[in-house]
Amino acid sequence: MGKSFVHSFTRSARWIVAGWLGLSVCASADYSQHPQANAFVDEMVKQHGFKREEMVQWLSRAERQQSVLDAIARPAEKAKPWKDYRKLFVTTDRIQQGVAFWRDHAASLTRAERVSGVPAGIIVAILGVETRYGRNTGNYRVLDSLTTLSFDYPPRADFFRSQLVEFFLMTREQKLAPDRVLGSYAGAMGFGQFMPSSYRKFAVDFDGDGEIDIVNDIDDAIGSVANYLKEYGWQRGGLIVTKAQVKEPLPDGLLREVLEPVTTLADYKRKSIASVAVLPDSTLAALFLLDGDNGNEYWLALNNFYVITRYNRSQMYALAVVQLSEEITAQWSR
Ligand SMILES: [Ca+2]
Repeated sequence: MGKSFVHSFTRSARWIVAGWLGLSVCASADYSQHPQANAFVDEMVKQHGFKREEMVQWLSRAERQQSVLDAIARPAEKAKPWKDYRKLFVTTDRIQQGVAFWRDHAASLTRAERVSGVPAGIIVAILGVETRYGRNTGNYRVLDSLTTLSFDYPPRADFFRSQLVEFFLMTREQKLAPDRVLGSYAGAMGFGQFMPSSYRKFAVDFDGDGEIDIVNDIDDAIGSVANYLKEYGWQRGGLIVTKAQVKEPLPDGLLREVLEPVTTLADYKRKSIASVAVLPDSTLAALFLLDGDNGNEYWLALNNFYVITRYNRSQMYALAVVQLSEEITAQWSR
C-alpha cells in the first residue's frame, strides 16, 4: 500500500467526519481535502495552466456554507401564481427607485440603448428585479458558494463545478482575488447577477477604464446587461410580448413552457388565437398562460421576450421585467 493511498484515505476520512458533525467552518475540513478536490485541481492545472499549490490554497480557503445549501434547496419561484409574483416586483418603491436610477445614470443608459438596441427601461428593470438597482447584490463569497455547491450539492454539481472553473478563469483574467468577490448564494455577481460563465462571455468594459467590473462599476453593469441581451438576439424596436385573445377551452398542446417563438401568428389565428397587438401574420410567437388577478391571462411571447428568458428562464420573471420597465418608462417620460 503506497504512502499516497494512506494519505488520501486519511484526508477523505477527516473530511467525512467533519461533514458528519455538520461543521460549517472546520480547519481540517477545508475543501482542498474534499474527496473530489484532487480531480478538480488536476483539471485546473492540466487544462487551464494554474499552479497546483495556488489552486490547493484557494480550495483550502473555501468554506462550506450550510446557508447556501439551505437556500438552493428552497422551492423556486414557480410555486407562486403570477398575480402574487407580480406584486413582489412591480411595486411603487421599485418603480420610483428605477426612475431615480435612470436619472442618475442617464448618459450610460442612453449609450447602452444606442449600441445594443435594448431599451433603457428594460435594462433598468432587469437591474431592479435582480438586485434592486444594486442594493442586494449578495454577501456570500463566491468562492464559498460555488465550492459548496460544486462539492456538496450533487443534484447540480456538474453545473456549479463548471461555474467554479469559470470563476477561477474569470478572476485570473480580471486580476481579482477569488476570496474577495461577493455574490449571491448561487454565485451570481454584481448589479445584474451574472454567473461566472456569463461574466466571461458577455460582460463589457463600458466606461473604458480598462477593467470589466460589474460588481462595483455601474456603467460596466449597464453595458453588460445590454450586451447580454444583444448577444442573445435582441431585435431593435421589436415588440416584446402581447396579450392574446383565446377561445376557451384551448386545444391541447398549444401552451409553451420554453418560449422560443416558432409558431406564426397566422397559425395561431387558425386556432382562434389572436394577438391583441397588430402584427404581421408571419410574426413568430409562443403562447403561454399565467394566473392573473382576473383569472387566466394568455400571452404571446415574441423574440425579445424569449431573449429576456435567456437571462432567467421563468416566464414570470420576464413578464415582471417587461411590466416594471413599462411603469418606469411611463414615469420617466412624463
Ligand atoms: Ca470598466
